[in-house]
Amino acid sequence: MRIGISCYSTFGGSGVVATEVGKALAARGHEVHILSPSVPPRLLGFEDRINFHEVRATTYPLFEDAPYSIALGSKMADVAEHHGLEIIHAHYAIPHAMAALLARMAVPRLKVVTTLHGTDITVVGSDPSYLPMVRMAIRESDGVTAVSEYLRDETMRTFGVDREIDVIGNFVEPPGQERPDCRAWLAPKSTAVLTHISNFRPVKRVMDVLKVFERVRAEVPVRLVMVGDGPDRVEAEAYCRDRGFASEVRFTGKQLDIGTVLACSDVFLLPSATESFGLAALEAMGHRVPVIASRVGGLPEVVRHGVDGFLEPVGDVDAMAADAVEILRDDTRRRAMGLAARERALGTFAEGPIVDRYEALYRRVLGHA
Ligand code: GMT
Repeated sequence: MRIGISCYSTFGGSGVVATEVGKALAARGHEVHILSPSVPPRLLGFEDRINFHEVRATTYPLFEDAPYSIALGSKMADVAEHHGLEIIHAHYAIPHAMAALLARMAVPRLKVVTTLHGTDITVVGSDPSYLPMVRMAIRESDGVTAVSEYLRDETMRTFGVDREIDVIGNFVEPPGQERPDCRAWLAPKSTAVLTHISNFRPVKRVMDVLKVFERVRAEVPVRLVMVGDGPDRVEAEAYCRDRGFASEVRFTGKQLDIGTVLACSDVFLLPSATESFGLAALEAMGHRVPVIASRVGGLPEVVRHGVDGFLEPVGDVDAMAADAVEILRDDTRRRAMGLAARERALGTFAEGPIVDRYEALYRRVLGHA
């Protein structure tokens, strides 16, 4: 098949899922064209059958903002026309799904598959300024997927749509390559490592991560690694300085190779206000790291409470800290949880079977099934 994939070029989340799906499809012999405002970080190497198209919205003095959605729709139509695309797979509804529908009007043989990831439904998508168009995109796409049952149900409830939505979760590959042992870079000997990875947006509740750490450090020797960047980083760093533990918290900024950090972590923290799936939690689990997260959204579909981590109410930093102390004080328990987590991540959420499901969906919408 000849498939176009439209996504944001993020270090995590939908950008990673879209790029890894594209790479896996290319490895299976399909021709893949990725369309994004800049090269997605996971696409930096040269790979066979995978092509990148940069989307740029030309500006003009009359425009208040450059119309990116139209530039994207134009690019999709152009690539579809000249490379014979059969499908556009839009990752994150806004604006990728609407742009794909515009491209389908220009190139009527195109089929549109939309994957809903999270805030495109739960936060921005339900804002009145976008809701009617998101609803239309969900109704008019030839195939729609959501990354968890929670997100599928939430989509039907919020948009009042009654159509088939396939639930296809995020996925991970087995952490194959040898990695440098970075434990000594992160913490002194016999000191545990807590890790958080996110885009530091309000929905991630990074201040809760610090409050959990503050409580844990009163009980056991521990360091905190904060990977990523975003609007709440400045406040988070200031908090660490004000509370006098800045030297115990390492803010790494955005990292492409999160595997190296995860391989040296003892517990992963994800206290989000909402999370449709929680790819970062799954990646931690794939590296045998137990997860402590909020019992919210799709996270209970990923993390089993008491088996591969713990789930607590949003904002309950005392309970999350108590869980972390419990894991860190019992090495046997921590290892057992880590093993269970890895088994679940690489079993239920293995790349191969998940990409099979996307492939099957493409064939279905093309009428090949
Ligand atoms: O929705 C977002 O905040 C961003 C989005 C993304 O584009 O990275 O993240 C969502 O998609 C991920 C990949 O499917 C999920 O693992 C995340 O849980 C989800 N984020 C939220 O729901 C907050």
